Amino acid sequence: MVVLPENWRPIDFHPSNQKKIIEEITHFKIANPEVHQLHILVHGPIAAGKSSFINSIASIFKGRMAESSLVDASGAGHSFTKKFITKKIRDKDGNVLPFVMSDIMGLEDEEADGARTEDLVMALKGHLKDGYCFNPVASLKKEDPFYNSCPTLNDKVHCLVSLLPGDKIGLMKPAGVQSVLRKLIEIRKEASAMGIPQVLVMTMVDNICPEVRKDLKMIYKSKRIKEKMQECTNSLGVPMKRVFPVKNYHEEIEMDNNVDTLVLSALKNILHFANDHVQELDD
Ligand SMILES: Nc1nc2c(ncn2[C@@H]2O[C@H](COP(=O)(O)OP(=O)(O)O)[C@@H](O)[C@H]2O)c(=O)[nH]1
Ligand SMILES: [Mg+2]
Repeated sequence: MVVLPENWRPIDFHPSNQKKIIEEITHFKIANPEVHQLHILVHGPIAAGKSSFINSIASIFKGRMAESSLVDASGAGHSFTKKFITKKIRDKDGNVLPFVMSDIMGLEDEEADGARTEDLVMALKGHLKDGYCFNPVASLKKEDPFYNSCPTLNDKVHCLVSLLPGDKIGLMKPAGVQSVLRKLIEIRKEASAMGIPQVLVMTMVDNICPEVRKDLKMIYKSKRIKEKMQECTNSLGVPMKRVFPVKNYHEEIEMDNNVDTLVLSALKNILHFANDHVQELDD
């Protein structure tokens, strides 16, 4: 187990920092008057922890575990979230926060399973209405009641989050024909062409490194975590400075300051990139 002497990326695990970020996000000012809420789309392979990530964020702002109806308790199985669900996040008092997060059916290796690339591209453009049920064998048609023919800037996606499970990245099929990575790269390219900023969140850090499992504060001292982050950037082509490692809430019943800090650090950056994007659209 190789532990670096210093953090290679600065991070403050003090609870006061966590409070500061929660405060900052709660009072976040969106830099474009046309946009009411920043729209974050989370995509990634099945069982990567997408629903758990959204749920962890919801829990942090509630200050207690949120009901995790989105999470597939059976673990790796097939895709659980089959609908396009846009989730509002609320603070302790029930006030809606200035961002929403979309959860999608996971992408699978075979074309016939999981959400279709075309559908995700439509989601980026704001054509997918909330509640749309993904069909692995046919993509959304213009006649469908869930097709939004004139999306406003509010309906569009303002930041694309690619989520990869750090413990399984080495086992994933390369981005050849019919692989999840190829689909993720295709969607990422479309997002780039539209100028949508992108972030990579690496989950399951507790399964990668025993030191980190014991103490999350070791995250930026663990050589193994850094190597896995590097593998993720190599797989998708997202630069290292846009890669954020997290551990999601998945089996715990109490909140944990260190879990919150990593998730909030990722979220804060996601919201800043999304806000820069909508601001550019206003300039
Ligand atoms: N150890 C660990 N398990 C996780 C983490 N995130 C999610 N899980 C578990 O992984 C499984 C799949 O998570 P889920 O959120 O349903 O994945 P999704 O298909 O991408 O939405 C569930 O059993 C979660 O409890 C994590 O960071 N660490
Ligand atoms: Mg899910």
